Amino acid sequence: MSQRTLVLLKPDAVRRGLIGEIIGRIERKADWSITAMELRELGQDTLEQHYGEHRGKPFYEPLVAFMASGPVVALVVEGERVIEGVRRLAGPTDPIAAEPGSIRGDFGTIVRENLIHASDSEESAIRELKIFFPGIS
Ligand code: IDP
Ligand code: MG
Repeated sequence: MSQRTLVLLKPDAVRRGLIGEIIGRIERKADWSITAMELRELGQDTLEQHYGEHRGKPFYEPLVAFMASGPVVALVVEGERVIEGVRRLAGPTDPIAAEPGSIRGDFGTIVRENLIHASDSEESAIRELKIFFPGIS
């Protein structure tokens, strides 16, 4: 089942020079392709839309500040079961709990600065792709 997902390489990944490493892992999966990609800084409005489900939680404000602390790389990735697949490559939210071999497990230590965002369902992917790449329907 071919799908599309939104991936964000968070500001920590960009600052640490891990863009190529992370994109390489996505690129090497068979039958997936990157169909849009942009380095950009995220404004408050975009972040509030994107992380709206977390508003009110204790980590929300620091998360938004972190996500605005430097550029991110936003990508559209298309391919077979790519929504579940990129989430598996990323690993669970807490990088210490994430398996070594996953992106978060290999490169992260603190929960907020966990390197990558990936849509968690088809519904989220559609919603998030509209925010970041409104030209793609
Ligand atoms: P996900 O990115 O694995 O889908 P979510 O629960 O949707 O995780 O949380 C969004 C982001 O908020 C996480 O990727 C992480 O950067 C941050 N975050 C989530 N929970 C915490 C927390 O307990 N402390 C600090 N930051 C958190
Ligand atoms: Mg999430």
